[in-house]
Amino acid sequence: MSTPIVSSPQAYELAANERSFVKWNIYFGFAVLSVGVLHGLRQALNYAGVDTMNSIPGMHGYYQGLTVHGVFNALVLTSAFANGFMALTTARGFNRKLNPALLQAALWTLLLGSVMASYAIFSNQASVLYTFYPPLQAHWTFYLGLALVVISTWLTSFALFAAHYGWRREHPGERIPLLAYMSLVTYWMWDIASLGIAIEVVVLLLPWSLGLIHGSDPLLSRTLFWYTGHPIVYFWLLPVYVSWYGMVPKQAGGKLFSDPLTRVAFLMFLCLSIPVGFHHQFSDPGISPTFKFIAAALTFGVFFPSLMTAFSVMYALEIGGRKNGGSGLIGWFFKIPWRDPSLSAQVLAMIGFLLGGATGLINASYSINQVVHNTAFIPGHFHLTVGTAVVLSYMGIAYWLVPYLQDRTLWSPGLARLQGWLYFVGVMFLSHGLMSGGLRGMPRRTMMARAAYAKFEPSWHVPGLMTGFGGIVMFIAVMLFFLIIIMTAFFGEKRAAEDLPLTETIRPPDNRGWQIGLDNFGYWIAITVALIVMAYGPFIVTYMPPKLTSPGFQAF
Ligand code: HAS
Repeated sequence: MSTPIVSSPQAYELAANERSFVKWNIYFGFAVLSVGVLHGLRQALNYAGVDTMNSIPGMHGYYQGLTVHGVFNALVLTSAFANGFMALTTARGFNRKLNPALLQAALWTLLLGSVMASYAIFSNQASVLYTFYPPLQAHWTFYLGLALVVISTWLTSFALFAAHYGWRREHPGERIPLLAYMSLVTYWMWDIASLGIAIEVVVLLLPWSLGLIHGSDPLLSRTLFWYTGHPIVYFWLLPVYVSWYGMVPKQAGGKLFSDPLTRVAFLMFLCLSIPVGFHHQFSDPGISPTFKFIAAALTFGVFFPSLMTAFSVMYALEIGGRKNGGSGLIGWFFKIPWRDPSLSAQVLAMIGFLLGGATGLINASYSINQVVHNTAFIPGHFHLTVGTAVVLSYMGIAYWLVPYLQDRTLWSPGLARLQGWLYFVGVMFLSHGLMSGGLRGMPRRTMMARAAYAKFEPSWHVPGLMTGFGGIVMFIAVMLFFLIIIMTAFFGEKRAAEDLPLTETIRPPDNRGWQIGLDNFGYWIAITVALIVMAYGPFIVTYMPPKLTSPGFQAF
């Protein structure tokens, strides 16, 4: 027996305000990406020794461009996409309207926050990178702007939680539909995770930038930042997992293997994503090795739900490939519907993620981390994860989502297919260049084109060129993506409304026994809090009070 992953299989009709919320978030996210990638191209060219520092009027320096790249792509695009896409999947999962006032407030908060942060960055008062470590100090509008972006995600989450509450009252004893379940867990995880950055910004950085307190505490700030900064990567990833679990199997002609296994994977992300932030601080002084060890061990734990995902998705693809006549150990893989640009982009994103996951393990291993930390290896890793698994999947999703939102067919599926491949080839070159350079000591966050010592290290030459070449190919691919999306939105052929491509599951959820507990978020949130207290409690208790000693610097 197979089951749908939604509350009722009839297509859900989006209310006008919901449609415009989803559209605005998705389109705004992509608009932001267009600015972010321009500065990404400059980063890649920098590694190839090409100095574009003075190429954009009004832009002042290397770190300003790198801040635009990181903040726009990693913080704003991802928040906007998650808000829009998870609102859609929750409404569809429950077959239920979302609170319009909350949606509207979330959208305006996101827009206002993005404008404020952009003002600070483009006026060169916030060249502090997307990690904004003090004692580098930004203008207060930067901190407040980012706080508003986070608040917009909270407001969206309240709309999702309210829908869950309303649905539960009308469906006592029923299992939460899987599509909504995955979306809810994503936002529960993120709401708990984002408390770190909220405290950092509101209690430490914003008052400091306004002159209300006179010093910053770099170690405490970094710790609060990475409390959020690791789980944020799963906030980027999980909306994509909703697509990989909930839609890709259908697009491939297969089915999702198991409903309960999927819920367990998402709950593992809820519990294990947050208490691992210290793995970004292996090299920081002032944190006991014990806590670094706990973070390292839990990081290996949070690797497992992704392995489970790899298994589930591969199985779904295999079913589809075999249905199309594929046989043998890997023959099925070539028979999945590669001609569907939405599917092919997402499968390429998965292949990239296999490498991204492997490099994550390298980073997580304390002793090997010493070799790669602060080298170009790290951006190599994250262009395979957020830059491939996440962003290439966004593009693949857009190839059905934009037609769905506009009731138009995709403009030039052939070009869309090519676009996904082009991006994939580009990002492979870029990441290989960055990682191979990183293993030879090539630094990250450095103006290589002007760093005199870079000229004396011949082993960085070829990796730098590969990085530059990959960046150019990626940039062309993203421009192609924008062309396809714009043409689809305005000139795609009109068609009747269609539903989301929703999969069925082979193993449905059980209505009795241990599985019921999976839907009781209270248990899992309690376990999450307990793990957080174990990982962070002793450090916080022994470290307090904050040492507000360092003055602010605007170095660039
Ligand atoms: Fe990471 C640093 C460890 C995942 C992003 N990471 C970063 C930074 C970013 C980032 C942005 O432990 C830099 C931050 C900064 O600016 O300093 N990361 C990990 C580990 C994982 C991991 C263990 N990272 C991600 C994801 C990201 C992301 C996801 C974004 C979305 N990362 C680290 C560590 C550091 C770090 C250290 C600090 C380094 C330092 O020293 O600064 C794991 O979660 C990865 C698990 C992934 C897998 C892969 C599963 C594969 C799947 C696809 C299946 C394929 C199919 C296709 C089905 C286990 C699900 C079929 C294919 C066929 C071939 C048949």
